[in-house]
Amino acid sequence: MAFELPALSYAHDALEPHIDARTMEIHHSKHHNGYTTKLNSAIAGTPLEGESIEFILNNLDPENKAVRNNGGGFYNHCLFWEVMSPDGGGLPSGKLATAIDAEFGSFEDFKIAFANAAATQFGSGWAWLCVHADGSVNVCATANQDNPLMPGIGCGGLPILGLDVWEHAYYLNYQNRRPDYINAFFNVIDWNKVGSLYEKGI
Ligand code: MN3
Repeated sequence: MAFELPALSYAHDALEPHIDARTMEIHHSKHHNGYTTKLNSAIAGTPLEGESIEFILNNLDPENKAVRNNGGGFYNHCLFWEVMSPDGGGLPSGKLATAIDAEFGSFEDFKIAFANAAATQFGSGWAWLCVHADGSVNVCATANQDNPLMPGIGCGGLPILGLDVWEHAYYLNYQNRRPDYINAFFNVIDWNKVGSLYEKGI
């Protein structure tokens, strides 16, 4: 089975004014679709064909740039769409809130750490919140389409929240104002979804 571009669970304009409809349309139907198509081409006829995306990334040969870039791009965007919602914003709850407080001291301190990771990632990349097997969480950033599932890259663990800081994710609406985009992202984070990913990851 080839990988398929997942449908969005909300309309392109559903995240406005925080993320604009045109950006969402291009980002999903062009960029994410491109990673998906190129990933399928890169693994066709190889031992990776038919494996899960998690297996492919966990066992990545970092020299295999086609799988690294397009496998990362496929996985990262799937997570990105999932952790946003027009009903998002607010605060995490339950075990995730406890884990965030344990690591960062407070939600506000987590927000500062995450926003800082996103803002200081030089060039294209992603900021992450990851859960580890012991239930702890941490924040990191990775370049390009790399992600924490790839061996030796980022903070390890399972990504449960990801923010795309490539210019294609925000430039139409925010131009060079990446910090404004990062702040706006907090208004659309679906903490119920992130919380359920946390519970699955421990
Ligand atoms: Mn992107």
